[in-house]
Amino acid sequence: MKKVYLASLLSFTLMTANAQEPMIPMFGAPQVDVKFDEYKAAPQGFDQERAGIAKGTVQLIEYQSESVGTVRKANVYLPPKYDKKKKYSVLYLLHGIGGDENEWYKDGGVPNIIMDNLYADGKVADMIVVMPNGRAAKDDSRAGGYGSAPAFGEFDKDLIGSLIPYIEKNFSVYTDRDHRAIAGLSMGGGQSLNFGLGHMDVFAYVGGFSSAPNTMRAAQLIPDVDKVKKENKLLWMVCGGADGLMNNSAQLKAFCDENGIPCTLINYPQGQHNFVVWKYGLYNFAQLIFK
Ligand code: FER
Repeated sequence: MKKVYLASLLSFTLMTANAQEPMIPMFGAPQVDVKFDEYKAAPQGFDQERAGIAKGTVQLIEYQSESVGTVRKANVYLPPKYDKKKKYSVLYLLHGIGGDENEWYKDGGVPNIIMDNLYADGKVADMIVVMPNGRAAKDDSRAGGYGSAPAFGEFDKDLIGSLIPYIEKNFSVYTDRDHRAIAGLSMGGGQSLNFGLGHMDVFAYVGGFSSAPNTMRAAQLIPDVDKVKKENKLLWMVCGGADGLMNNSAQLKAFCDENGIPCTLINYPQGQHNFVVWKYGLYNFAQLIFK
């Protein structure tokens, strides 16, 4: 991730010129002043494999994407003792600009371990976790780099039009907004805020971890304050205190505070743009949804 972050700094000027979403300048812009919510450290071992507890499974699925016109991949975490006779909620968990459907699972996010531990401790509602490829393009490989930023902006069509229907047909899950959450890291955080608040009929719970400059400005994200107050059940963000991307989250938090919209933004102490912050994000967000 360090490499990706450096690349992000270098390509900043280029990206602000090319990307589809309005960009929040990282440099030269005044720091948005916000009151952060309280940081509470996650307990030791929350991200370590624990002996003697039931484990979930992760399976790779493939689905036909109408909007992209290809067969696309996603990893699906099923909790311990997944039972087809029960119904589960669904968390859609998105990756960053340098990642794909494997980033959370194979590059240090340990979502299965975090979720297994939360399950063992009875701290989460019954849910499955879907980790898609958020780069909605025929070539959705990591090689796309920053050039693939526009494809991240197109992902809501694939997600809502093809992936969600596939998941709901093939897994034992609820099919209403109250049982769907969306969260992600960096580019995936921006996508989650954009798509989650842009499609409140689809998602009731929204999380952004270290959200990237693809995050829309608050006034565009929230054109109707009363509607968000009524329909959104959770708007939760975290960003590292040492991450140059804080303003993407802070501008939204400031708008929410001004308009009386419940919203959390945690400043992870000295946190950088990496999985230390994102694992903390998943650990906390997962406990707050579907309750
Ligand atoms: C940018 C800086 C960072 C940007 C994207 C990122 C699209 C994303 C970083 C990540 O996903 O880790 O200017 O522009």
